[in-house]
Amino acid sequence: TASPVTASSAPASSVSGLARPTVDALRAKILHHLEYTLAKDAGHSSRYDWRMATSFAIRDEMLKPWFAATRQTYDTGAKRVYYLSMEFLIGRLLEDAMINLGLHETIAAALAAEGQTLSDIIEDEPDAALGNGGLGRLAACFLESMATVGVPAHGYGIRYEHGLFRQRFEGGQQVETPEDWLSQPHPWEFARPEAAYIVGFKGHSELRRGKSVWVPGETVKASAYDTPVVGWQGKWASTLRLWAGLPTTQFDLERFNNGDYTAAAAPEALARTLSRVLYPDDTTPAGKELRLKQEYFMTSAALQDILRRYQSQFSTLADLPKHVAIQLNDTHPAIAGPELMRLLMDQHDMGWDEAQTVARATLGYTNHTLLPEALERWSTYLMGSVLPRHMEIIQRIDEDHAKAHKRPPSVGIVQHNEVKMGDLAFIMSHKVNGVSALHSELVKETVFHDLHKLHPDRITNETNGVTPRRWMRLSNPALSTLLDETIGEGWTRDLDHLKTLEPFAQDAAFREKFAAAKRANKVALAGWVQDTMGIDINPDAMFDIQIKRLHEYKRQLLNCFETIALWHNMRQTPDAGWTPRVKFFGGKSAPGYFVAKEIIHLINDVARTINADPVTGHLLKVVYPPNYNVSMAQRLIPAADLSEQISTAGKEASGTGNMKLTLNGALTIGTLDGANVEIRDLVGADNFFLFGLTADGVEKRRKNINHAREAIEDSQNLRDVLQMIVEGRFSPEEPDRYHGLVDRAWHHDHYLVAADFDSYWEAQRAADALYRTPQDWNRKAILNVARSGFFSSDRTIRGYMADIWDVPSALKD
Ligand code: RUG
Repeated sequence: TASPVTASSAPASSVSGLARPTVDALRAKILHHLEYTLAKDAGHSSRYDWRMATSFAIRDEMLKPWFAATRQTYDTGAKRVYYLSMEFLIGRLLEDAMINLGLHETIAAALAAEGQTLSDIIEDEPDAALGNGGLGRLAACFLESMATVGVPAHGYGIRYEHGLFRQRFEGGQQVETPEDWLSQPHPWEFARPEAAYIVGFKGHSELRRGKSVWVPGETVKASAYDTPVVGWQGKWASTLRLWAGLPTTQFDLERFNNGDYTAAAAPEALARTLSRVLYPDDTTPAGKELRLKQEYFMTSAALQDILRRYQSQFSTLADLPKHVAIQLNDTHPAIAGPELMRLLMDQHDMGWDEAQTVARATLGYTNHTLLPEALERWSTYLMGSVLPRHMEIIQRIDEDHAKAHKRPPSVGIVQHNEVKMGDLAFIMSHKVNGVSALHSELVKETVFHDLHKLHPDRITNETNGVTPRRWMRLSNPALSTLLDETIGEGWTRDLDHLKTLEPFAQDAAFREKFAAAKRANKVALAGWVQDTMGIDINPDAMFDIQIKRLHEYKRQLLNCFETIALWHNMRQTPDAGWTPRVKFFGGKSAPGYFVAKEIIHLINDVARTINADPVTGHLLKVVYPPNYNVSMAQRLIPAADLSEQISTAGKEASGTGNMKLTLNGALTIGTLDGANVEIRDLVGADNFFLFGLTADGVEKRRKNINHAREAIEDSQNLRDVLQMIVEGRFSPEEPDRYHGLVDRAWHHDHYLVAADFDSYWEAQRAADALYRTPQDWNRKAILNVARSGFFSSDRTIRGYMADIWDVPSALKD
């Protein structure tokens, strides 16, 4: 079959050779786009115009590797990977593309020649926040790593008009406003109106000549938008294909002409609803029809597209798993099992058994959580009414499974009038993976205990990773340059090269350079905090950073309590030789998550009180910048000294912020949870501040119903903290504001804040002590960097390729 590369002028360059344009050539390109794409005169162009023209010039450079990778994949019939995810937290793309194409300096010079400053233009780009947190950012790192490692890959998701909400603080409380990244054209995407599929909902399923046929009651069209993602040095590229909802019916002109404007626009409004907003919660099932519809919309469009592409290259659908691997990012696309079977059976005449075998061999499922409330369940009523044909298929899959295995009564996809999407994803996948070593073991022992016994070879582990291009080269140029000078540039492609940095930890001259890079990042962050928040912070204080979604299990409250205790102690003995600290918090709460929002309020109230205290002003500051997002993470992480990874053991599946902070030379204070365990094993127990109960210890401690009260009674520090809060010390205008919170701390401390408090306090004081001997601190920080090579998402992707997808790299080296 002809390769459907979509432009007539596809360049002849091979994937491995990338000719870099000169400054003059890029300058001319930018001016060309300014004039011919944006119809603007350089003399009258705004920053937005310059950014768009620069983006188009860079995008042109992305096309070469993108075309070449696409061609090679078609020409060789290589196996493809499809990553289905409801979230892709991609952030800004301009600088990432420039860095991967090696054009950073060239573009800076080309813009300078036009009197423009590259950093201003980079800052002008809105963050594409099509995700909530770790799960969505992981998907974005994977796309970039697949493009670096050489995997023929597509990511499939939804082109949400409104990504994750913007967060403001009003009187210290979180207020959400809509995010509108698409209010300006998105320069990286290509609309593909020719790639459109009909997706049905509701209706009924009927038998026609012995075959079930679904007659949907509603239909929408999924229309594709493609964004290229280039890997390091532009050797390969992957594609992010996002679906937008469009109506299937033509515009009702007659109604419109009769003045019934609302009715005329109704089908369009309904279809667009599907791609209107990102579901702003990553931990609890929505229980909403719209969410289920969104999941099915994305999954069905992706699977139809995958089968269409497959059939343009190969003839036998039975061979699908030889040429295609589909990865389900969490249970959100778990309807893929029944949907793939439906398409194979109802549209391609495959028999039941074969369709099930083919689907299972093609699909893999990644579990990201053990929290029971985050494992999706849909009522059989909702599933049956929104997706009646799928409900039939699910029931039969469940029956087949029951017949084939002697299962205990606890096993079953459909139970208590609910469809358990985790069990469905497990049963319909050939491999199920957890995202850290500890998490994968806990998955076997807890959520999938019974299924694991029936299928002992199915669960595997792929510890998460992060891309060193964005999370070091782009965000930390000071340290990147030092690494290049010291060990060469090889670390960018192979992060294991960082190992060669290890001997430099003993080298005083290197330690000084390392400390200077960190200090420069801290000075830059301090300037930004001063400019944006008006808070004066000391760059020589320890920068202690907790950045992540607000959730009780992540225990921002523990950090907040410790901050109060520290302040209280500092006030009592201001001259006791305290290590100055700046505590940074960053993160959003789900809009309906009352307890998390109350914690945000408390942190802001505590910040207000502490930051106004003249006694401790030189010792302690609390900074909570609103609207934490990918770009803010890029600013904070390189400046961190201490990384707060303090979740209740057994609750954080992996974490990825913990990896970014380690890579950037922060020491971790953390529990034995998620990937912290592997971080500590690799960097060495001496270079990590461990505290708290283990996952086993947590379970045991919970059995004592008085665990919180006993811990509080044993801790003078914690008692003082709770007393200050309850007296209204941080909320004098409303002294009883936190009575509920304090009451829960005494009586409903599900995440064991009290039980871990003293141990956390001790670990914090150990961190203080070490920070006072900078040589030792820096030596340990360097060892953290040198030993963090394992946490590259390139390594994670290689793991998926070998263990789950059975896909080799398309690159030769
Ligand atoms: O909470 C987990 C993180 O521990 C993990 O690092 C990340 C990527 O694997 O996924 C997060 N997650 C889990 N986000 N949503 C969920 C539950 O659906």
